[in-house]
Amino acid sequence: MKVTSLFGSTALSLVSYTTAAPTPEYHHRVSRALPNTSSAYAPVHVTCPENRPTLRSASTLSPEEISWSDTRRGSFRAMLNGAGALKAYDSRTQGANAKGRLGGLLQSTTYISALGGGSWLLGSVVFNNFSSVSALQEDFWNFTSESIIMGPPTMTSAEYWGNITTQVKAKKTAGFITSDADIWGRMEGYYFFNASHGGVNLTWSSLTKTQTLQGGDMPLPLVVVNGISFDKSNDLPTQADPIYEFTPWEFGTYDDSTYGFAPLEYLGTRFVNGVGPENETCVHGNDNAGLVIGTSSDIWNEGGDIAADLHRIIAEIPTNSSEGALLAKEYTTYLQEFFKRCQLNKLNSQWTCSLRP
Ligand SMILES: *[C@@H]1O[C@H](CO)[C@@H](O)[C@H](O)[C@H]1NC(C)=O
Ligand SMILES: *[C@@H]1O[C@H](CO)[C@@H](O)[C@H](O)[C@H]1NC(C)=O
Ligand SMILES: *[C@@H]1O[C@H](CO)[C@@H](O)[C@H](O)[C@H]1NC(C)=O
Ligand SMILES: *[C@@H]1O[C@H](CO)[C@@H](O)[C@H](O)[C@H]1NC(C)=O
Ligand SMILES: *[C@@H]1O[C@H](CO)[C@@H](O)[C@H](O)[C@H]1NC(C)=O
Ligand SMILES: *[C@@H]1O[C@H](CO)[C@@H](O)[C@H](O)[C@H]1NC(C)=O
Ligand SMILES: *[C@@H]1O[C@H](CO)[C@@H](O)[C@H](O)[C@H]1NC(C)=O
Ligand SMILES: CC(=O)N[C@H]1CO[C@H](CO)[C@@H](O)[C@@H]1O
Repeated sequence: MKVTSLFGSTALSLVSYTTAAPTPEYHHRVSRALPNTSSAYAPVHVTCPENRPTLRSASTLSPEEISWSDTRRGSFRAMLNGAGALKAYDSRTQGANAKGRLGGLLQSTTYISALGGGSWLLGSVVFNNFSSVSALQEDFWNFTSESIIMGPPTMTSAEYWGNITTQVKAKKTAGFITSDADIWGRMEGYYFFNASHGGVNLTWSSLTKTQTLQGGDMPLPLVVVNGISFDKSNDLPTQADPIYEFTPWEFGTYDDSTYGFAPLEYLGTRFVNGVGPENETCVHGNDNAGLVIGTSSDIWNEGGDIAADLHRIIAEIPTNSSEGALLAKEYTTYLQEFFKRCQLNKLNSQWTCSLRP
C-alpha cells in the first residue's frame, strides 16, 4: 500500500549546465501565487486559438522550449533524490553556500525532472512560485496527519472528501474521462499546493505564464510518467513500455510507438491529421497540476490495484465518501485512453487523436 507514505517513491533528476544563469534574489516568505486558467476542476470546451493547436513529431525540441533554453545555459548532468538533496543544492538554504557545500547547483540547473513522489516535491516547489524547500517547510508543508487518506490537518476528512468528490464529479458530469488518478491528484493538491481548494484551478501549462519561468529564474520542470498497457496494469512497467513526459508546454513521448507531442494547454482536444479541426472546439483545462503529479505517481500497479485499494480505504473513512469511492473505482486511465484513441500514420507522420469520451 502506498497511501500511507507521502514520499512513497521519489525520483528527481537535475540536468545542469556549466555556466550558471545569474542567481536572482529570493525572499523566503513572499506571497506565492500563480495565474491560472479555469475556476473549477472540470475542463471546458473553448473556441480554439487562431493558431489551431497541432501535434508535432518528437524529432525536435518544441519551439517554445528552444527559445526558453536561451534564458539558461551550460553542460553536465546529475541524478539525485528528494527534498533533502534539493535543499542542499539550493543557494537559498541557510548554510548551503558554505565552503564545500552544494548550494547554487539548483540555481544553475536547466532541467529538473521528477517521477512519482518526486513529482509531488517538484510540483510543490514550482507551483508555489519556485519556493525553497525551507520556505515550504516553514510556511506550508504539514505531513502530520495520520495518512494522506485522512486529509491535511487543516480540514476534516469529511470536508476533504466532500470537496474532492465534488471536483472530480464536475469533470465527469462535463463529459470527460475521470479515473483514480483524478482522485489521487486532488488529494495531493491539498498537501502540496498552497492555493485555495487545494490548487483546483492550477494547470501545469499555466507555468508558462509565470514570470519565474518566462524569465528563466527556475529550471524547466518535467514530470515523467511510466506508461503501461491497460491489460498489464497490475504489472510493473518494463523497458519496452513507453515513458511519457509533461513539460509546461507539451505532453508526449519520444517512444517509437507514438513519437510525438501534443500542446498541453489543449490536452484533450480532438486532432485530425495532427490539427484541431476547423469546425470543432478545443478542450482547455485538462492539465490540472494535481492530475499531472497524480498521474506520475499512480503506481498502484506495484503489487496491487490502485482503484480497488482507494475504493476500499475511502469506504472505511468515517464520512460520506461513497461517491468518492465510486469515482475511484472507474479506473480507465486517461493516458491509456489518449493513446488508444491516437493513430499515427507512419508514412506521413500524421496523427488522428482524441481524448474525448
Ligand atoms: C515569485 O517569486 C519572486 C522571487 O522571489 C518574486 O519576486 C515574485 O514577486 C513572486 N511572485 C508572486 C506572485 O508571489
Ligand atoms: C481559482 O480558484 C479560486 C478558488 O475557487 C478562486 O478564488 C479564484 O478566483 C480562481 N481563479 C480564477 C482565475 O478563476
Ligand atoms: C502559503 O500561503 C500563506 C497564505 O497566503 C502564506 O502566508 C505562506 O507564506 C505561503 N507559503 C509558502 C511556502 O509560499
Ligand atoms: C501541523 O498541524 C498540526 C495539527 O494542526 C499542528 O499541531 C502542527 O503544529 C503542525 N505542524 C507544522 C510543522 O506546522
Ligand atoms: C470545501 O468546499 C466548500 C464548499 O465549496 C468550501 O466552502 C470550503 O472552503 C472548501 N474547503 C477547502 C479547504 O478548500
Ligand atoms: C467537422 O467537419 C468534419 C468534416 O466535414 C465532420 O466529419 C465532423 O463531423 C465535423 N465535426 C463537427 C463537430 O461538426
Ligand atoms: C451520501 O452520498 C450519497 C451519494 O451521493 C447520497 O445519496 C447521500 O444522501 C449522502 N448522505 C449524506 C448523509 O449526505
Ligand atoms: C492571469 C493569466 O495568465 N490568466 C490566463 C489563464 O488562462 C487563460 C486561457 O489561456 C488566459 O486567457 C489568461 O490570460
